[in-house]
Amino acid sequence: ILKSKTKTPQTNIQIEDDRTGMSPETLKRAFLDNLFYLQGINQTDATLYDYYVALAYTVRDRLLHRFLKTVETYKQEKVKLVSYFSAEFLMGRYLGNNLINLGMYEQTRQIIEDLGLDFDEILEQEPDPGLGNGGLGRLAACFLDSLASLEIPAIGYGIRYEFGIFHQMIRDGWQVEIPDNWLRFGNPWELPRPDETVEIMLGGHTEMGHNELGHPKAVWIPARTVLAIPYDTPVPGYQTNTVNPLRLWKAEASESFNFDAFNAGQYDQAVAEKMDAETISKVLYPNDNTPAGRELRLEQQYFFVSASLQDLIRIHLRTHDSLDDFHEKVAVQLNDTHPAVAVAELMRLLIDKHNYSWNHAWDITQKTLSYTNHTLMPEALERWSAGLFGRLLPRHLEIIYEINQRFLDNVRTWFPGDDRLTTSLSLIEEGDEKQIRMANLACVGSHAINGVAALHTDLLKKDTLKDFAKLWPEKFYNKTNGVTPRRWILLSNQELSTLITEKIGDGWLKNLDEMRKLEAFIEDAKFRQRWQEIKQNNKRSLAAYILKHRNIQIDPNSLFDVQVKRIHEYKRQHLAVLGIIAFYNRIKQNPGLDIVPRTFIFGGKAAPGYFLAKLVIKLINSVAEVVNNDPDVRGRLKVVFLPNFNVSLGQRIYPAADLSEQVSTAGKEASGTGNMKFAMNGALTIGTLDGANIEIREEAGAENFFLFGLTAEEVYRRKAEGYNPMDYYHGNGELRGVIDRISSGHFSHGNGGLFSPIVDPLMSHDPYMLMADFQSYVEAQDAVSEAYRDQDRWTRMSILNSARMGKFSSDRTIREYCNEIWGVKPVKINIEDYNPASL
Ligand code: NBG
Repeated sequence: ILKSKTKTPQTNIQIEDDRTGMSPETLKRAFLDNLFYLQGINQTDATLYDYYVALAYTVRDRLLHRFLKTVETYKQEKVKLVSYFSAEFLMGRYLGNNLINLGMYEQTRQIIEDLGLDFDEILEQEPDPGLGNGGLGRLAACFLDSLASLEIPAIGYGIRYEFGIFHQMIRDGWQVEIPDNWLRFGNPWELPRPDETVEIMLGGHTEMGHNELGHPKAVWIPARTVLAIPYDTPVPGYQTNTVNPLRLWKAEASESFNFDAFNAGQYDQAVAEKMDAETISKVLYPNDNTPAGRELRLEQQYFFVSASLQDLIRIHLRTHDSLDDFHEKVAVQLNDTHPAVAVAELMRLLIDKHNYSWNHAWDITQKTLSYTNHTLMPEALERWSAGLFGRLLPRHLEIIYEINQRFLDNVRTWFPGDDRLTTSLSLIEEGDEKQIRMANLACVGSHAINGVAALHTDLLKKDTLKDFAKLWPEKFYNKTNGVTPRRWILLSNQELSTLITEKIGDGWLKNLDEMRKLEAFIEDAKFRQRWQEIKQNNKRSLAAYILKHRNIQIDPNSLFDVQVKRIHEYKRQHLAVLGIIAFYNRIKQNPGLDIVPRTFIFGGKAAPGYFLAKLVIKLINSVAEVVNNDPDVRGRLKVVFLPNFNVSLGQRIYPAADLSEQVSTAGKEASGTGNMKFAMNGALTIGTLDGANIEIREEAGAENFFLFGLTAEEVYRRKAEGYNPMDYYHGNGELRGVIDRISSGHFSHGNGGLFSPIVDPLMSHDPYMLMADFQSYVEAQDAVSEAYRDQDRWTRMSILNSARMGKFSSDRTIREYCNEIWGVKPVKINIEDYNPASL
């Protein structure tokens, strides 16, 4: 039952000053009023969390008129809308970022401090909304920030997971997963919009029926339906009036309970359906770069895609007579293949619901959709068994078969007799069990396909999607990833930001290329000294955090050598561990050795079912235990694993890093985005020629980057020639010493076998080529130490890294998508008429 709406507003509601005003008195009154009237709490009883909520509401009030005006303007002006479909949005905490983007961070800090409260402590109260696994979800969040900052009409669509990525604890060196109940105390940022609920069909079968004109058409008789309830979170741009929605769907049952069962006294059955429906948006699958392959996951994907497309169609039909021009008003970006079922769903909606012909529907579908690929790893490409797919989405399976037939018919006429080609392009993989290839579906149904860094796009065209690239070279684009400098420099590294602005003004926050102007100050010794002091301050505050949370004392004067990212074999955290053990062995051989003191900091979650990744965490902690406590080391090497790496922890870590470890096997990391955050904050990179590292090195200058390892080309060639890692074991004494040290049980209380699942593969086939890259890695690390001894030289390199990262602002990435793929333009939001005197 929907609320009935009046046709025209009865009164012209005046927005009160205390909901929009930015003066200190107004803000202070609003903050205390919220505590009392919204939460019903006295100042004397308020906890820090209560204060956080009061402040969040104060800030949200200041977003709302902008938000409503933004949405209203889009409707009035019938603008073209970007809609970003993503199963993950790793937004990070909202409060600090929203204060920054609204330009009220400093005033607010002052007010809170005037009340005798600790502002930073209040910001720390906010749960970090972890609705994503890693880079892919965080990229979506950076993109939303850039879209709003560039005044692009946009909406993010995803799932409102009740449980986000698990909370990671470390017990006895092992990862332990704790559920992330982030909504337990409510969420002040979201606005439920039950009026715009959408119905989602699932299961059942199809029949032949008739449309209104009596023409035969397929009818889907679903086995069940669930409701999708939208929750909107306003996403403000940096110093713009644009506030775009992030619309996340929650699953609910169509009926709150089954009356017949209830009346028969079967209370558990009466609510079973409700529980079942709600399962769909219950939890995020904690897999990064690997498909979950579970039926519930496909349900999640279809659930949010169907809800979002139905929503977009409803929005379009509010201001247009038909869907003929849908693609001129909506650009849908598919963030990886997770939403690729959109191809079939948009076809279904156009044909079955809106009576379009196949060809017309196909034209609209292709022109609406575009697809971003985020991985080259063949095992990470999503495939669904046709059986499972058809049980859940019988109508979509038919549509996919028909798309495939029409597509392959074309291929056969274009390339007669080329069976290899048709087999490779087919949406269906034949075999014991037919599989639907979601990447192929996304490619066929989209007008644009892109990779996320130059090398990645190249390899997609040469390898993973080579036959599509041959067919449609004009469909392929590269869109090198970027990150938002607002969260990743301004908010996380405030002291550095102040220094930068002092030197070059604040234009860099909207145009990161302006950071180049810092190069003019490189000969200024006082500037270099300030730069170094700020890094030192950031290191000191991370050291204090580590002491508090891990009870490990680290030396802020040591070189902070950091690797934070999901734990994966291809990312090679274990290569860094081999490097640490090499340093350790040198000290054991010669305790008097003059070495540059280092602190190795690791952080990252392992997928709960990924045994080897979890063992890597155990290895890091085991090496830490020995190295940190060995008297020969005398504190010159420290190893720390920081539990529960997430966006908030990232904000502490990137500004404090001296060295950024980007050591994936070349050709495996599509782009990386942490690499950009480190470099922007003045860390130097030790890295392979992989993903965006290549472009980072190009921008920073080869002389400001510590390169090592095989190239993607060489990795490929070595494997083709027959790679034997034992050659390296026998040929390299230092490497042998490292491997033997692990196998001897030195780090595992004598249990030599504990780490053999890591060591044995290195000695047999070594799929990620650690053995081949070891020597070159260690040499690069020696070069790092040499450079670090000369602090002045190091500081210059650090400044140049920051100054030259303009390319890696997500603003640049988004501008490219807008111009080349989406065809959208900025739209100014005017809030004067919503804006009383005090604003
Ligand atoms: C990840 C890649 C990263 C890349 C991000 C964002 C997946 C499937 N891919 O290298 O591994 O930076 O996507 O593009 O999570």
